Amino acid sequence: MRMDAPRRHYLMPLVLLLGAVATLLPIAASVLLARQQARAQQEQRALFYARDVMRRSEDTLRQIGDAFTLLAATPDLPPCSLLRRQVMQRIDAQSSYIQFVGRLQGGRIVCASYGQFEVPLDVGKPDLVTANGYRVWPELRFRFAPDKAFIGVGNDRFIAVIHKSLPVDTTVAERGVSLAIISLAGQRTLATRGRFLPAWMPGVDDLAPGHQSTRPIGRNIVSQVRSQDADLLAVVAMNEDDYGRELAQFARILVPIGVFTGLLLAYAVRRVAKVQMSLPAVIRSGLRNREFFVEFQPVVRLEDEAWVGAEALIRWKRPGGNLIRPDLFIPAAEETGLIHAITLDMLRLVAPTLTALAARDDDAFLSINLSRQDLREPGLEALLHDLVARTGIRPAQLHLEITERGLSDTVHVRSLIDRLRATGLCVAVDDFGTGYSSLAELVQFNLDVIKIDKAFVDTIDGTTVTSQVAAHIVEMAHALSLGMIAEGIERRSQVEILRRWRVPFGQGYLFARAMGSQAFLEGLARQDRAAGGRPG
Ligand code: G
Ligand code: G
Ligand code: MN
Repeated sequence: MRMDAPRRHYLMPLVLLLGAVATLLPIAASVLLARQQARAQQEQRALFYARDVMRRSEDTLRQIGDAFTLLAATPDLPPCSLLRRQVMQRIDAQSSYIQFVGRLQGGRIVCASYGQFEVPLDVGKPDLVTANGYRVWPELRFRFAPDKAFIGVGNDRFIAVIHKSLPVDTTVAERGVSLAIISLAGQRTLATRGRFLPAWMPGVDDLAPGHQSTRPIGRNIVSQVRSQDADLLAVVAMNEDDYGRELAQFARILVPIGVFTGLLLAYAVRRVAKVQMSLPAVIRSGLRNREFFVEFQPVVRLEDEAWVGAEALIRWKRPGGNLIRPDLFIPAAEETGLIHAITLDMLRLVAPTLTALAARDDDAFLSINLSRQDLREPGLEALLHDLVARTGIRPAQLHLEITERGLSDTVHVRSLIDRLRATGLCVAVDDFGTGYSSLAELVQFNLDVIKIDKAFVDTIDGTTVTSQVAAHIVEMAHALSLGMIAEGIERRSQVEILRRWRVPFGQGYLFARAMGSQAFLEGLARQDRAAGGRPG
């Protein structure tokens, strides 16, 4: 059963959106914060690695400088003297970075710690010369280790050879890290690990000696550390791509959470809106738009099952075609003070049927339901008299059903009932047995009829205690000379018992369901014809 007001159709998508946003915003903020922290951490690590590369390189240079000083202190003739070779052996063994040192002569290494070379190792011209006069061969290869690359650093007489990978052999915890040691003199890399992009190569004057910088370049965090003394620069680049993947993973979890929470919120708001505020508004608009109509459920004389009248039952059809049940909107209307507006509409709706009944020559009646609030309306009596006058019906043909609850306002209601009956209207107590009043309490009101509630009628063909109560009610009603209509009759067996108890009238699906005015009036007419005309 739906009763959303058309004006509120924009509300639910809005609530859904707000819910999703309200849920996602803090999560997204924390993700961003986490990202920022991760990035700061990455910058720190990049700088740490760059410093380590620089430390290794400077240590290497220091060892080379020490080696050259030591070698220069030994007499130079001959180039491969035993003393010279002993010094070389000590240097090779003691320095952690230098593979070996050698004596240079005309672009060739003629002697190393292990002796004079029969065929000297050709190193050719140095690729670059540093500011402090070192010659540098960044890409040396030797016959005895053809698949290994070395770096050679020399002065005019000696050369120190190191493994090319050694300066960048830093321990790195993550993947996607590139390391390089660069000679600023020649603007070229001496050693690299991982790929190295030209964009990471700093300009000559980018960094002052001893300074460092860390910043994003492209999709990488790039840290550069410049040596204080040597014209060396360490570069470390860490890939940022992991962030994107991380975020996409987050999104796969977060977006459904956001949507789900949004939906939940929208559902909750919808429920609250429906129950708390929209129903009265929708009832009002329903009344304005004449969405209510009335149906008639025939009341039969149990003796021959002839229709003797009908109960008018309000119905509500929403523009979409949804029928809303009265047991849903009547209590809501009673709670919100709208019931009288519905009753007024009801009186308008039954008028044509009353007029039609007035044109007949029998006593067929129409009963309408009144709520407790209707009984307090000062204009009620005038309204009813006006209805009788306008439709030409005899007052006895208009029955008023008042529920037990409606009778609670004792003094006022008793006098109201008396006045209504004095004008000839017939008053019935509805749903009898479901309220708190006993039949004994009921006698203080001068009533015409009691309508025995379906709850009792349901039990009368059984053997429960309630069936005894029903029998008792009927007995008492007889004693008080009250009329009776048994409600909700669905089985033959009930009819037989009710007849035996001399309950005169009944109402229920067994005989007829509620129907339109025309069907009801035609049913009465058909009954007239079957009876072969009435004796007047
Ligand atoms: O057949 P139905 O489902 O309509 O009945 C549901 C309830 O609504 C019954 O208790 C009936 O008395 C009540 N009802 C039906 N029409 C009206 C009406 O016009 N006014 C009031 N107050 N109650 C009504
Ligand atoms: O006003 P009152 O509460 O008496 O309204 C009668 C209610 O009982 C209406 O909702 C009507 O549709 C319903 N009703 C009438 N006859 C039967 C019946 O035989 N069986 C059931 N289940 N409901 C019935
Ligand atoms: Mn009723």
